[in-house]
Amino acid sequence: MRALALTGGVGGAKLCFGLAQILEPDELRIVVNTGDDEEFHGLYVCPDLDTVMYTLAELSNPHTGWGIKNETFATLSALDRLGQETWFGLGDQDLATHIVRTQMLRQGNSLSEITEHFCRHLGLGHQIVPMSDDRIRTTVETDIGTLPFQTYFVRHRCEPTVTGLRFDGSDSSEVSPGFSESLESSDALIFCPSNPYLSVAPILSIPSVRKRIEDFKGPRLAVSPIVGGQALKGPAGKILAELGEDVSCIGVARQYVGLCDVFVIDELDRDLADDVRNLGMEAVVMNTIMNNNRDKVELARNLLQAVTEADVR
Ligand code: FO1
Repeated sequence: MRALALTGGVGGAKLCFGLAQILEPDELRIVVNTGDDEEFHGLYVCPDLDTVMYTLAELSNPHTGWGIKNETFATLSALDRLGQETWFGLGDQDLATHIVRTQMLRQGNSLSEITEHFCRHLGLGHQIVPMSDDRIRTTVETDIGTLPFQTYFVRHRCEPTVTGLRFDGSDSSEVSPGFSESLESSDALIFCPSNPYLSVAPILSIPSVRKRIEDFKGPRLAVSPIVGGQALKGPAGKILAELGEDVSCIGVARQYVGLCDVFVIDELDRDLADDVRNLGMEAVVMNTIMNNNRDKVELARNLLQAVTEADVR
């Protein structure tokens, strides 16, 4: 089986870790949201790509899910001393990634080539690819104005009320070569338990992607990041409410109508399985909460089983 996983940051990265323990490198390709990318101190930072890379390499900070474990912040303190804004917590080790990425971009390498370079040096066999090599910027429309994504997410701690989202640059963007190739050649597509508005919508905003997923030839499965009416991490619940959706796995499932055949909900939401089916998707119930590596592998195994059993297309 060749699976294509679409993911954002922390939650999706956990599932990708599980999938990578089961599937061989040529059986899994991970496509990552780059709408969160931003430049800080002249350096090009790709938070979701790095979160997925660090998680698969078992380098990630277990407390935050992003950044590197046992990190220090001496450079950030020095930047503060020089009067720079330091609300975005770039660690000393993490900075090395952004320095090399920025240098390689300036030398004319694409984000796909740079990510491949990082994966090789981190000893990762599985392919992690950006959704696009073009710049697409998630911009959040809020009650205090229009904010670049990281300004909304980190600087304002997701507190402003969201009224809309834009993915600037997407109209003239193209899917990355790795993404395009795997939309053709994969046997199954998995939407990881990522925020449908902040992580998945940017991927779907790239011209042709939505249509190619609608026409995808194999089973398409999505995992709800909302369990028991709450987001497992981050502002998904808050944004669903602010955009007038149900704060439940059903509110998430509605975003996947036409794009997904099997919608996976947690045991806690078992009672909502029929509501999922009423949206025209198969509902599968399993434990989706990943507290440790065993949970990640267990969820990946159960999802792959569900993919194998899916009899919908
Ligand atoms: N998230 C925070 O909440 N605060 C931070 O200071 C922060 C720094 C940071 C540095 C590098 C990196 O790769 C990610 C970082 N994140 C931080 C996470 C990031 O803002 C979000 O996880 C994603 O963009 C949302 O998926």
